[in-house]
Amino acid sequence: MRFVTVLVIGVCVGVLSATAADNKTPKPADELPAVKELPSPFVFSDGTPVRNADDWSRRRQQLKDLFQEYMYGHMPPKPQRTTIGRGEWTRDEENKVVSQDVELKLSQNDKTLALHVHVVLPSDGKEPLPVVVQSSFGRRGGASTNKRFTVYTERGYAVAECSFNEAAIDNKSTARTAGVYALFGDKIDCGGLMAWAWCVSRVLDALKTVDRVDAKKAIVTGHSRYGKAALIAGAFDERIALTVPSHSGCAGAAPYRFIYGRSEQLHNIVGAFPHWFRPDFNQFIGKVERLPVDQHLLIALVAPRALLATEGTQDTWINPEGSQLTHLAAKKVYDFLNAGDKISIRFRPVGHIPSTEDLLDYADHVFKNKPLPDAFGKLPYKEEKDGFSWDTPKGGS
Ligand code: GTR
Repeated sequence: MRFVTVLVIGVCVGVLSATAADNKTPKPADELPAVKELPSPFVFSDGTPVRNADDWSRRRQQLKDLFQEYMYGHMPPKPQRTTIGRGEWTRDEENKVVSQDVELKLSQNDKTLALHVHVVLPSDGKEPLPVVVQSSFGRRGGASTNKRFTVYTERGYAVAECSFNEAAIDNKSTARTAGVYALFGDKIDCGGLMAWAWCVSRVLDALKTVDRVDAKKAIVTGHSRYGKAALIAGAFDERIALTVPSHSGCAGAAPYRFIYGRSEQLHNIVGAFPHWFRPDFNQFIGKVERLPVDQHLLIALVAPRALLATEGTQDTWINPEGSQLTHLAAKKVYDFLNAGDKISIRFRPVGHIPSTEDLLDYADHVFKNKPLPDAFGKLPYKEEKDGFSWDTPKGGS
């Protein structure tokens, strides 16, 4: 691929700010209190209550710190230098799209990392268009793959597809040999999920410079493991307008504390995929109640921006019943911020398959004011009585 335009979009001076080394050591799991219910979003770690929107923004920062210190590791910084190269726009008559390949060259000291993004738009779209950011599963985008983007382009959305594997390889033996780990060195404490969320942020850096897409209407999505990363991206990058984790399950929208049926648990996921997390997250195996956070708090970090979780009632490993509980708990924060209408959940009677149509219906609602089909927000499971005893503080923001 020959790139015709080269643009430097940012030179950040400074050193790594978010590393294991320069943060004070957090208390180990054994010294943290055991909390049976979902921890309250409305109480700081020292017991002080959250009373207003200012308090929430500080509590929100505290929660981001807790997720980074205990679970996912720290979001790597923006690299010192970002150079963007672009291919030409190519018209694909068969699929009625135009597409462009974009290459981000990221540099940190003497190291570089290339990320590749395939941007696809409907050829007759009313630009600038809302844009869906996602990762391919393994393969890299390219003109030959345009067919599978038509589900979005036919509804008037652009797509920017990257490859998360370029940011962190999804393999427990080789993960730390490339991607962010090679770029920033061994001070990086993040696991793969956070590295993938960082990748989404870099795609957004690039999209700012593509005037045919409306980067203020960025949607991040992903299925399963990529749904976990999409949720983390939405929680940490406030440029994302709509976050849609699809069947994200354990370490995504589903709780660690409430496991229904044979759903994935903390010990399963850390055992099979240790490279998705901070190396010391395994200290919580058998001690989930000592986790100072649970996943409703990750969802709450997205508030007041729009969020839709899509779930399948037959997708038992993914703990859809648990995701109903975290949805209700996170909604308390949305209500507190007067944004109760910005969070939704959609259950389908399916197994482990994504439902892009739900994303599009919700995006049409958020960006084009279309009415939301009745199935959104319908809850199939009975209420969990032990889920949480706290409520939205009176007075609100
Ligand atoms: C499973 C894993 C799940 C989910 C899934 C996937 O093996 O246990 O958490 O991430 O992989 O990504 O398909």
